[in-house]
Amino acid sequence: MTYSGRFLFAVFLLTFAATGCDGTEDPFTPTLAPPVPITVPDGFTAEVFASGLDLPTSIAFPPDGSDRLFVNELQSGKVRIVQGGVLLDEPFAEVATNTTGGFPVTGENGLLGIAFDPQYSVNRYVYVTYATRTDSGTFGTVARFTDVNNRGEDFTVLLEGVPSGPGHQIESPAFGPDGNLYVSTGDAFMEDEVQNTDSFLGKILRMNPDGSIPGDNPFPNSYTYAYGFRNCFDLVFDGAGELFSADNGTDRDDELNRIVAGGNYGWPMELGETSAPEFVAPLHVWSQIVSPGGMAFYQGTQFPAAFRGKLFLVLFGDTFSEGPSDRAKRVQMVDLDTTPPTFEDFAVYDFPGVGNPLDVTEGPDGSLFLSDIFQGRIFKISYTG
Ligand SMILES: [Ca+2]
Ligand SMILES: [Ca+2]
Repeated sequence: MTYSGRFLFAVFLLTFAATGCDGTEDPFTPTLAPPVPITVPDGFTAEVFASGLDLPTSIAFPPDGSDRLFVNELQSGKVRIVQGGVLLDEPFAEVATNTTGGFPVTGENGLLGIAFDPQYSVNRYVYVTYATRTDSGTFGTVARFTDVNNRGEDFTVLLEGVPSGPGHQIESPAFGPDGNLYVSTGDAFMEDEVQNTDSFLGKILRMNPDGSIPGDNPFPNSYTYAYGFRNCFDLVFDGAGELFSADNGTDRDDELNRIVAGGNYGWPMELGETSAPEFVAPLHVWSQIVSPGGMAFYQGTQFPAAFRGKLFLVLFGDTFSEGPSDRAKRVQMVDLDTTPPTFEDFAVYDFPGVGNPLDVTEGPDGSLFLSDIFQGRIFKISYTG
């Protein structure tokens, strides 16, 4: 998630309680603006699943099959739960972010990522990544809670002190098939640190679930798994155990990358296409910015066969821009089995309205769920035939 090239759009603090709107379909907060319509393929429906969230970022269901969607709120630092379609009043947990004032007016910091332990059904561990403002700077943390009846207890810090700027901070965690925890970090606008494998910046980090450095990491005594990134928001493993992420470029050259151990992805020396042998070339480059955000491989069976195993990728688009975007404000379906990968629209925002999709995840019923940070809503996309 990066918006540094797009701050020009953030000239005012968006208020959610739009006046003069009526006919809202929103049962929770009737003063909200109507949802931005979403166009989906024939046979699919897109509906509002939850509303009234405060700058929702990452979303995820625990791997126990329960109908509980965990939703991070960026600046409140609250992890919320939508259980059986109802947003619970009591948050699961709350972390200190010390950020207020709206996004991205005061920066991108706050509660970003969430992941569940592969053994969640046994140990109930929930992991979060967040960036906290302090008097001496902004720092990223990886922490763990234990889920006790929808309340996060036994708060445990696993990694802290990840340097951050007003953005490009610590982003998202994901567990690999090796049982290790991977975490993406932005460059914190300190580009000179990115090629240093001993620095936390511009990396994909790999750690044991307890926060220690695995003995088989590619660089001795370093969390670095791969490096040379500007700001990767999400991390996702496919069914074969390969890791993918999308890097956010400046005002150009967003990248989709396959992540390999020890790989150098070029930033800040190169961005976008590269033929340099020392750098890993992207799978795909968007020459114009799309701001790639959340990612999920569809592993369910609700959708028809043509949709299964595909990567669903959110293209966030310009912050606060109103009206259609011909290349973002949508979820695309990516076929990584073709060379080069092929992209197809799946869910496209159909304006008027203000909104930006951010994260996507699959639910236990095989529907896809989509967070919208500015609408404060979660959308549910289902195949109904
Ligand atoms: Ca690159
Ligand atoms: Ca995600």
